[in-house]
Amino acid sequence: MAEPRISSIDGKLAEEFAVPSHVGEVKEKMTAFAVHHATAGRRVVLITSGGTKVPLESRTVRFLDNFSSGRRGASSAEYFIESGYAVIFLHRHRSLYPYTRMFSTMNMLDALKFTSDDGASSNSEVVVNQQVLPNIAKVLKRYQEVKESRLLLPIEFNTLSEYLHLLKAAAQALSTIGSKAMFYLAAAVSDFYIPASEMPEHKIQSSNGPLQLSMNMVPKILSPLVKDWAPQAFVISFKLETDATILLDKARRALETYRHQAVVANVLDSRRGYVMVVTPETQVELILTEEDEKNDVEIEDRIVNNLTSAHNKFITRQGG
Ligand code: PAZ
Repeated sequence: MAEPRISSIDGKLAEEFAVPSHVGEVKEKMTAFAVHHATAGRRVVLITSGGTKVPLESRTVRFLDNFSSGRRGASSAEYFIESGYAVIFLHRHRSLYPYTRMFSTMNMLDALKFTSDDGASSNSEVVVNQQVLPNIAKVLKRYQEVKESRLLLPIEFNTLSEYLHLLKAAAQALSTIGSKAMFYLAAAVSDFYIPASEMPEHKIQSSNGPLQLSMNMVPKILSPLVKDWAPQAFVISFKLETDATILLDKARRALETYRHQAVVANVLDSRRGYVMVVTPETQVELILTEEDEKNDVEIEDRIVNNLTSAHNKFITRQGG
């Protein structure tokens, strides 16, 4: 059997980014999950969600972070499950999570009450205040069904190193199911990092004066993912810009460079109501109207709809 290709990025990953100790165990879990669901006739999507943390010191006190809340990844996970997919949810620790995301802005104690006015009495119980959380029963029911049928496999990351190694492991795990795998790379990943060999061990001292940082470019992981790790999979990357005038051009360039199937392009301020799904042949605008917003329609519903039908066509073309 031919040996898998080792790209220069593989070498860089091994040398400059600390390998998390649990990566082998997580890879086995993801492989078993993918094979189980594909055998049952399901497609499997790997969603990345949230932002990466880049340490500035090896005994880390400070790090660079970014804005991503993880809402896009968490809500998309729910829509993929409703579309019949099993989901590996590779997300930043404490970013938004499917189902519980709906209550993330709430103080838990405000949602509870005692069954009797005298809360301190021994026969008074604590229950959910349904006036504060009118849809809790519906969400809880769906959450429990999904848990029971093991349709969601959550995997956490914190740092950029963890993200890169776990994504590689996920790609290799999902390569076992060929074109039935989709990658939905919605995480906001740092473009810059400080290599372990150049990182100060101890807390950077302000007594040394203003801080000047020199950071390296993070290797473009999409390249080996598409070419070497999961070459038969359906791969979607996300592109975020703050300048709308360069967005489409950047999305097109990404498609030409990495030769994957689609880019979901969005602008920071309008990302909840407008995205463009760009493929080598097409470019579709997805827009929420005021009416949609009044009816609590989420743009992720439209994105997932668009991509699951594109994935169908992709599988048919691959003869899978
Ligand atoms: O996590 P969130 O819902 O706050 O934001 C989603 C997003 C803007 C991070 C995502 O849609 C995206 O564009 N991710 C890729 C970002 C990038 O270009 O690196």
